[in-house]
Amino acid sequence: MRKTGTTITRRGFGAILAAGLMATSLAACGNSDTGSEAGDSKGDGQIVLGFSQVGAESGWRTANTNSIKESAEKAGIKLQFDDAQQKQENQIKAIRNFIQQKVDVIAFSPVVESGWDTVLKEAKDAKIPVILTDRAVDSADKSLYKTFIGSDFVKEGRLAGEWLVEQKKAATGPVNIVELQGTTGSAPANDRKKGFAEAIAANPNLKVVASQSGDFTRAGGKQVMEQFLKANPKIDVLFAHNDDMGLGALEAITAAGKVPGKDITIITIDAVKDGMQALADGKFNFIAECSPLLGDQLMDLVKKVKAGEEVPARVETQETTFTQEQAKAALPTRKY
Ligand code: GYE
Repeated sequence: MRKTGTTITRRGFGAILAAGLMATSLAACGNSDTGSEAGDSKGDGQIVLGFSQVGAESGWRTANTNSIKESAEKAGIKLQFDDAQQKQENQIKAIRNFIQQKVDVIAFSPVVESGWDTVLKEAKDAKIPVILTDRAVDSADKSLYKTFIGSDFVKEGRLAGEWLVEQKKAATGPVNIVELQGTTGSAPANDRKKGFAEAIAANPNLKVVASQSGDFTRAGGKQVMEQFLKANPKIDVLFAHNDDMGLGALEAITAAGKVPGKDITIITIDAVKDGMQALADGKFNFIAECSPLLGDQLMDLVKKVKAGEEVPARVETQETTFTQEQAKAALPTRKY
């Protein structure tokens, strides 16, 4: 695990998801669903947190939303939750609303990396601290946000690539890889692609022959994999930037008369339950984990920035990887 001076690693927040799993109905919500009034932190002493979520595109996202809702409640923080349905313009609108409502702290998971400076400057001018959750922004001015809590996506891509390099070290001919990218312009799509490409460069036989976005959804994964299969007679490996796209692709692969996990080696990222099940069943071959359980740490950071305390500039999530055997062993106690 990479460690830096300002990095806090995390583990052991599994318990919060026990309740989170029961709250799936809450996660299926639309926009601004908490019903609590912001701006009244002065009245009852409760901290008000405005949170703009990316959407509900994947199993990872659902687990992340549950974690945030559960942890806010546990921490006694009043949550204004907004679902942006994978659209940056909705997130900008939500953040402007939070500023107008004078929430105490704003946190958000930016759908894409670019284009945040103006609205972040508005929050700064209004003296409302901002915490980036899960995904990063590419703003040069780091004073626009207090901290960023989330995974090292480049590392996840690299771990996926390194596993493949090891698996295919005896290959004498070309190994054709297709890649299902996450949402175009998002930090996890950019970084996972980069880390994977860096790792597979170790073996010139490993070639990405097609790479396209499936938007992190099952439907997207299925549709793009169908196109890949039509256009490429020989596909040896699928690298999907998340489990959901890999799960969607399974349908396309089976429909094309191929056996997933055997005819086509499948590598994904996240390790949510459905992905782990596919891995244990031999349909996937390897998963690099990305933990969605960011709620408890986020609430700690919210309290600290509200109190004016110093927080580390970067809080990194600690993760692992799973083979088929490891998935079988881990599944019974998997929290998300
Ligand atoms: O991997 C994917 C989700 O930002 C880490 O977003 C997150 C990614 C996650 O849709 O499943």
